[in-house]
Amino acid sequence: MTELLLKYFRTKQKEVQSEKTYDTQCPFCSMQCKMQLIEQTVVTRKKYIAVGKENPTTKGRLCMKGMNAHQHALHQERITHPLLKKNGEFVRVSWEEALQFIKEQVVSIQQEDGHDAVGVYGSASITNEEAYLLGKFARVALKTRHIDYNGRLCMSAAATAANQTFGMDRGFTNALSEVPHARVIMLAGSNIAECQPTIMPYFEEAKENGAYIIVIDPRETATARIADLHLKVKPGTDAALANDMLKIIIEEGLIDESFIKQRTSGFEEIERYVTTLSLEEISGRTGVPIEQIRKAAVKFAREETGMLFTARGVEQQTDGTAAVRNLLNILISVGKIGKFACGYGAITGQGNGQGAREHGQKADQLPGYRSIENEEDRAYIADVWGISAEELPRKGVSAYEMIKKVHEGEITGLFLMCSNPVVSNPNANFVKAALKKLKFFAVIDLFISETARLADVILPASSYLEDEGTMTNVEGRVMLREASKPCPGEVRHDWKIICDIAGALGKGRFFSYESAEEIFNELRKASRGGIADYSGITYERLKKEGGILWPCPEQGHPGTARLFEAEFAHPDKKADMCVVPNEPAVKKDRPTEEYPLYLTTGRVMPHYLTGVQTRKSAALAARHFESFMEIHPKTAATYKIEDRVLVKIESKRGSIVVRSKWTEAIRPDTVFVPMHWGDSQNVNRLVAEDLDPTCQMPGFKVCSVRISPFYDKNVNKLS
Ligand SMILES: Nc1nc2c(c(=O)[nH]1)N[C@H]1C(S)=C(S)[C@@H](COP(=O)(O)OP(=O)(O)OC[C@H]3O[C@@H](n4cnc5c(=O)[nH]c(N)nc54)[C@H](O)[C@@H]3O)O[C@H]1N2
Ligand SMILES: Nc1nc2c(c(=O)[nH]1)N[C@H]1C(S)=C(S)[C@@H](COP(=O)(O)OP(=O)(O)OC[C@H]3O[C@@H](n4cnc5c(=O)[nH]c(N)nc54)[C@H](O)[C@@H]3O)O[C@H]1N2
Ligand code: SF4
Ligand SMILES: [Mo]
Repeated sequence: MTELLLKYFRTKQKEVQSEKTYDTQCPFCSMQCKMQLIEQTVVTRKKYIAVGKENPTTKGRLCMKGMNAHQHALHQERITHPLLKKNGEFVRVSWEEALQFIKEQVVSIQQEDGHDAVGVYGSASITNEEAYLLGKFARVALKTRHIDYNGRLCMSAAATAANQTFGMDRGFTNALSEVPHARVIMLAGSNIAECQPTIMPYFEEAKENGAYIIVIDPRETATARIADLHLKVKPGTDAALANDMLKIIIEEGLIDESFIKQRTSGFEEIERYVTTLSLEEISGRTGVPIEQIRKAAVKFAREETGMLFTARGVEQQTDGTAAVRNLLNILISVGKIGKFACGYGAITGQGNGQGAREHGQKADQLPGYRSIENEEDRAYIADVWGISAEELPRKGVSAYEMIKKVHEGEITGLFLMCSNPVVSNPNANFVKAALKKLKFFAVIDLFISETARLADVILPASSYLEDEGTMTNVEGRVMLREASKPCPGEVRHDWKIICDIAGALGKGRFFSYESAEEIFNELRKASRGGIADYSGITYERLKKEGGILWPCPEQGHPGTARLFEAEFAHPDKKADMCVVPNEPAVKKDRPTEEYPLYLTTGRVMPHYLTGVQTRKSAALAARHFESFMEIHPKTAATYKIEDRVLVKIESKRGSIVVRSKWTEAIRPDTVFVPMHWGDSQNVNRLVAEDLDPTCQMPGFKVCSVRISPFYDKNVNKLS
């Protein structure tokens, strides 16, 4: 017996000795938690454990998604070789055959329909190097004006608001380390407890230090539970709510007069406008009692220090830019910016939601946050790329507008990298119909997603375990993801795939890189002198320092922790305040007799975006294996909907079936459905296509629906 045991332990010891470790960063949210994946071989089985690694932002923390991310990356359904659709079926082909097919298709489409007929749809989940290269690929290899990316559905309202108000957009104006010292914190339309879990200790520490926390959300979320005051706002009315707060702050004489005078413009018009408003009318409109609004306004104004944070609840609206700007009006009118523990944070969503919006993936943008319509910027980038400025296309259109152009037949070929628009775009039935019309559709992904099913060719990309590159996290801190696991099968890195396609199109000389670092060094040059200046950042520094906050214009520069201390980024150095009317320019899809309820959409902790990755992770999928609809029990009684039964939800555009979930945490006039499932549970079949006219953000957070029990699937046909 002892002999056997000894033998067993000896074997165990040996097994542990065959341990391998892989350094990387979590592939999911903007926290970009640094981690190490430990691979242990146990007899013939491999065991994996993910552990957090020390870094300036997340300090070694990981949430459940990070701990289980490897389950999708190592999943057997991962695509490991190129796939070409032949007679309606995907078949394995060589890279040579796939690239040859792509070349023939692109050449024939561009000959027939023009250069702009081929579009590129990118992502904020790829590295800075890849986002930069995709922009260059569209302009230099394809010579098309049509490129945009999924960040349009994510950060565009906050980015536009910051650009308009401050003159530049770095999501956080202060480092996260200042949060624990703020005396008052306002979180508007943000559910950090579920969406950026490892940020929570900063806010918990603030609370321990006595901070007063205000949460604005139609639902009592896990985040709202840490609040001292929860304003349970009616969906889509944040801009009006902010007007009420401004009115109270001004009428009670709580503004910072000298700050307004020296550092801002536009305040007088706001003062004039809000005096004409009635508190009662706004309170009725927003559903928030006047006394609560007053409490929030007075507290925010009176405390010595304070910070404002917004996320998609406020921003994913057809007046998202205006709503954010009006909340910024509050922050500025009380002078809480550019100082210690005073500032703004747009809580970025995707892993590289910050960096991927800076280096040329946007329809109107060139690297370094430069403008494609500015002659100086065009000349500078053309020089870096070795082409003439005349060769650079002009600006294109936003993500959803590209899909519309596909439907109209103006864009007939499309490259899609790292996104799943059939599930993530509004008006999903239309999106699917549009993509089916394409003459040529190439998808670069890890899996055959709902969208990839429609492709003509799928190219297998590498994951966060394999692909090295930089990501810019929630703070605006550039981090080096040192991934080194060998690619499975014939998988290639996204940057390599871009180079290979460019090579097939005869543009290889502009895309001859050996490593991600080489691309980064070109990006540094391209960003030099731009707003998002990375030129002082090197891989070597990132390895040594763990991360650097941009702008960082020189190698000796330490990076920039706090913005706007002495001046804002507009030419007049002032913050631009502007009047935001209660009633938005684009009418929202508000409840009617026929569709009497508000639907709002969002996230749950274990799943990520369209769920292609997290639905493949056994540990995460087990927590929520299907979609659901949160509904107040009173509302459920009205519509005869029991708890945990199937319910049909319909809007003017389509219908879905999900399971009911009673909760008193939601407003009785509102239901909530998460966005992580496709097909018959795809909530975007319901969402309207209307866009914010300033930034082209869809109104994901408000649409009107009707609900009914779903008992007979033959009677209740889905549309
Ligand atoms: N677990 C998880 N984490 C994620 C993601 C994920 O999919 N899953 N995605 C990442 C990405 S890309 C993003 S963009 C972020 C998103 O992060 P968040 O924006 O925090 O997440 P959401 O759930 O979309 O919306 C936040 C809150 O807005 C509220 N809300 C809805 N309508 C309104 C309204 O009209 N006004 C106000 N004030 N609030 C409203 C919702 O009830 C919700 O609680 O999360 C990132 N992190
Ligand atoms: N109703 C509603 N809709 C929404 C939102 C909402 O709140 N409500 N939120 C919006 C927001 S904020 C966002 S950010 C969008 C996101 O929407 P999408 O970008 O469509 O969502 P993802 O699920 O991240 O899609 C990423 C795809 O890329 C693949 N992938 C992952 N990593 C890699 C990689 O390294 N390389 C490549 N090539 N592929 C990879 C995944 O397998 C997956 O298929 O959805 C938006 N849609
Ligand atoms: S999902 Fe976000 S918070 Fe969680 S481990 Fe990943 S990066 Fe960190
Ligand atoms: Mo996002």
